Amino acid sequence: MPDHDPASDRSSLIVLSNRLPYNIPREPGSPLPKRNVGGLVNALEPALVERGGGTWIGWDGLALRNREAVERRLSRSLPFLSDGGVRLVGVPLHEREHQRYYYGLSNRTLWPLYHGLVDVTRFVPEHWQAYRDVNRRFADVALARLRPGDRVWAHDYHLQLLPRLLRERGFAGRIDFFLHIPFPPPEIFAALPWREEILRGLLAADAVVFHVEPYRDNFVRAAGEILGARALGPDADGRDVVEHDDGATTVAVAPIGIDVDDFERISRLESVRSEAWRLRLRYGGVPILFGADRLDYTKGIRERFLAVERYVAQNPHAAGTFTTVQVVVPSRSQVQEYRFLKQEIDREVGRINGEYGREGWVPIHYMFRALDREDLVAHYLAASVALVTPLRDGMNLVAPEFVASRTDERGVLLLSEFAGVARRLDDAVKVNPFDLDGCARAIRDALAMPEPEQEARMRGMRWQVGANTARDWARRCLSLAVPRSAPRAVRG
Ligand code: ADQ
Repeated sequence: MPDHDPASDRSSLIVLSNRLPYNIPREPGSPLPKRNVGGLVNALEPALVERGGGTWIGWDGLALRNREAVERRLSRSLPFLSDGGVRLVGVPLHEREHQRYYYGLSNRTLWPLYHGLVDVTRFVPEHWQAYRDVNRRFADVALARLRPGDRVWAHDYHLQLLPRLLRERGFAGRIDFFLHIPFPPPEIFAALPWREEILRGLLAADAVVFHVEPYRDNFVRAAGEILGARALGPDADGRDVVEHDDGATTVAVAPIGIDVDDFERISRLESVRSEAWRLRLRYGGVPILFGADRLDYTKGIRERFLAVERYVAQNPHAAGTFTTVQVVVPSRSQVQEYRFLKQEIDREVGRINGEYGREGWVPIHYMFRALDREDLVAHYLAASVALVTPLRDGMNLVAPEFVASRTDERGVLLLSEFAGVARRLDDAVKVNPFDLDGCARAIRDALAMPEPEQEARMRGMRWQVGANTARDWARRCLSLAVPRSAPRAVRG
């Protein structure tokens, strides 16, 4: 069945994602600013660098005020070169377009719906129109750079129409698509007024890839129920093939990994180890429960604090014997739900600390900022327990980062069963983040876990994290076999 030999693949790789790993400066020739924080960026850049570069196309970080400025930037968009030798090509967007495509359709429709939160999902036709327009803009920028034989690797929910748009404009090369968030059950996906167009957009790729099996199965079922597509059923390697009106598409699973070597290297730096000591002292020398997340209602930050509260309420003697350190990176602050969430979390922390804190001790230390990688690893090392308790998460990278950083083989990972990564980390302590009593018990047991058990679990997890790095993930994604009848050209 395969018609593509990955070993002989010397074609140029064009990656597309909503955001570039850097904001492109206004003036060509200016130095690149700091890298953006985010799971996708952290996983993709090492993969591209390993292939000797390639091109990365994404929004350049500027929301422009007038249409002429968009046209001007489009016509003279010169690539910038990242430190790793990746050519970065910016896609300019108009302010209103960005509002509707990114904050609107992507983050008020697709993000909540795909995480199963139908109640907060908005369906706004103008946002959908902007989503289509922006996907077309991405397709145009890509086509201006694509040469015959190049291959496209498109990422995430912002760009689901892209594969089909490239086909409609005649691109016949290989297209792979990776979804970084969950794909919901068809009963939920079906609420989307534009469900057929999204499915057709994705199925025009040669391969559509997900983190874990349930997302693959949900997608295959949705394609069957909504488009009448037929699936052959997953093979031993977890690949399914979906036959549809425009050909056949591989639908596969490839869980994302992290740059394990880098986290291990940083965790062994003397400066980072002493910073971990300083942190322990700063927080009173008691065991630390640690969390790091983007500000997002899917990450379960509020519920996590309620679980900590439940733990202290049920174990009054625990006051003063531990503390919680939570670092939150600001995110999507232009979306109302995110602003409310921040206020709600601030309020809860104040309330819980007010109620249970005592002289010289509070149950929760909460910081609203991004840490650089060394500081983040110092926190991972200072922690006794990592709290990774999203309500729903495509994969989650904080869990493997914590594990990779624990070269001392100590520490406990409390992990939500609703994070994709829970299917890959057998030795984590699994919790249901909605069950506050269960979480409170898990916190109690984690803080009391004997060192030999910590070590045994951490060893198991370190083995699993080490066996699937960001590079392994990229290799697997880029070497998937695709059907001969893969979609090549489709009618517009
Ligand atoms: P995200 O939702 O962004 O990614 P996640 O996988 O948790 O979530 O990655 C977050 C990244 O940000 C991690 O690398 C973490 O270290 C970093 N980070 C978090 N808090 C930080 C802080 N305060 N300071 C600095 N860095 C911080 C989406 C999906 C995930 C999926 C990834 C990759 O939602 O489910 O795992 O893509 O596919």
